[in-house]
Amino acid sequence: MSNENSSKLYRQALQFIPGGVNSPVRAFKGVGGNPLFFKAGEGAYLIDVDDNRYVDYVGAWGPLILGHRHPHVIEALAAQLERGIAYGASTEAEVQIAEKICQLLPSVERVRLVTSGTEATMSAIRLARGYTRRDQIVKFEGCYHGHVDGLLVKAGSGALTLGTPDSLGVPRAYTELTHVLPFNDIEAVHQFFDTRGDEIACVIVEPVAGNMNCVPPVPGFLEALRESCTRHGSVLIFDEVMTGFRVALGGAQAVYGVTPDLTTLGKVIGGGLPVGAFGGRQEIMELIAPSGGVYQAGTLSGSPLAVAAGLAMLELVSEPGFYSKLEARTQTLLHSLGERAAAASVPFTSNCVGGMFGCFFNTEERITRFSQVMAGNLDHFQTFFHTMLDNGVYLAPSAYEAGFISAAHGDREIQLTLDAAEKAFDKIGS
Ligand code: KE4
Repeated sequence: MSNENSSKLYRQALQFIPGGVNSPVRAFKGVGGNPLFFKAGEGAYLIDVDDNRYVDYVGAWGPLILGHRHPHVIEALAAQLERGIAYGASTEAEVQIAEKICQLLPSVERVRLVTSGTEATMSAIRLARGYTRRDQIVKFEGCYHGHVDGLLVKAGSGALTLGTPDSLGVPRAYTELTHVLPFNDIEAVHQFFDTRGDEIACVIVEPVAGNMNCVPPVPGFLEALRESCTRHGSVLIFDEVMTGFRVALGGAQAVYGVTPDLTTLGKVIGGGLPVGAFGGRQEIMELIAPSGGVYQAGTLSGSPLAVAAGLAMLELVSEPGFYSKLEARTQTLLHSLGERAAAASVPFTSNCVGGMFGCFFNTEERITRFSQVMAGNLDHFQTFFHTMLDNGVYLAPSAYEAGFISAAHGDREIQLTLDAAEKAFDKIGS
C-alpha cells in the first residue's frame, strides 16, 4: 500500500497545524508511523488520498452508526441546504429532535443542544454546580469527557494515548475540585461518599467507558453511583456522548436500568455533523439560561444541518431490531477474532456493548479495570493495528479507544476483517 500522498500532506500539515492534525488521537502517536489522510467514505469503507480502501471501525469516533454517507442522511442534508445553512435563530427541526430525544430517553425531560461533546459536559458540570451550589466533582480514571479544564484529570482517549492524562494549562485550583476514583470500584465509591458525599456537586461517568478502550460497568457499579448521589444530594451525570444511541436506542441508561439526573449526548444525534446536547430532570434543566441563572450559549447550537442529519439518523436507528442486529454482528466479529487469536496462541480478549467494542492484548479473561487496560501488550496491539491497516482494515490508532461497527458492515466486511486478523495474529504469534 502506497502512503505517498498521505505522507506529503502530513509534511505540509505540520507547517500550519500543531502536530499536523486537528485532534491529537488522529496523529498515530499511539501506534507509530504517520497519520493517514482520507478523501471519502462509502458505507463501511474509508478511502485515503492514495486510493487505499479500508473497512472503517472508527466511524468518525462513533457518529456514523449507519456507515458513511447513508442516502437517508444525505437526502436530509441536501433538503436542508436548499433552505439554508444557519439562521442563529430557532427552527421547527430543533423542537422535533428535542422531542425525539425526550421520548427515547425518559430521564431527559428538557434538553439543550450545543456543538460538541465537550460543550455538553462542560455545561452539565456548570449546571450541576449551579443546582447544588457545591463546587467539588467526581470523575473516574481513564474516562474522557472532552477537553474541559476541570475534567482533564487522569483523562482517557487522546490524553491517555499521548501519556498526558493531566494537561498543562489547567490551573491547580480547577483540578483540586476534581476527585478521581477508580472506574468499577464500588468500595471506593462508598468510602469516598461516606466521607465527602455532602460536598459533591456531581459525579460524571461514562456508563460504558469508551476512552480507555471499551470497559463496561461491573454489576452494581452504576447502581452504587445512583444510590450515593441520591443519598448525598449530588447530581449523577451519565456522559453518553459515545454510548447514546450507540449501545441501545435508550442509551446505556436503558441497558443497565440506572437513571441519571443529567445525560450528555453527541456524535450519533448529529449524524456526523458538529453536535452535542445535555438534558435531564426538568427542575435541574430549568436553571439553564434564559429560564434560570446558569449561563450557557452557542452561536451554532441546534445547527439546522446537524439537526437534519441527526433526525434522519434517529429515524433509522429507531427501526425495530436495529440494535439487536448491530450487537449480534459485533459479537460475531469478536468471537471469530478470539478464535483466530487462540489459533495463533496470542493472548487476546474483548468487550462489547451494542455497536461498540474493545480488543485487548491481555491474558485476563475479562477487562473491567483501568489497571488491566494499562497492562495490555502495546507491542502486540501496534503490530495488530499496522497489519490490519496493511490488509485494508482501519482501527482506532490507539490502544485506549473503542471500536465502532455500523449497519453498513455486512458479511463481506466482517470476512475481510477476519482474513486480515488471521495474518495479524500469525505475525504476532510468530
Ligand atoms: P467532543 O468535544 O470531541 O465532540 O466530545 C468529547 C467527548 C465527551 N464524552 C465522551 C464520552 C467522548 O467519547 C468524547 C469524545 N470522544 C473522542 C473519542 N474517544 C473524540 C475523538 C477525538 O478526541 O478526536
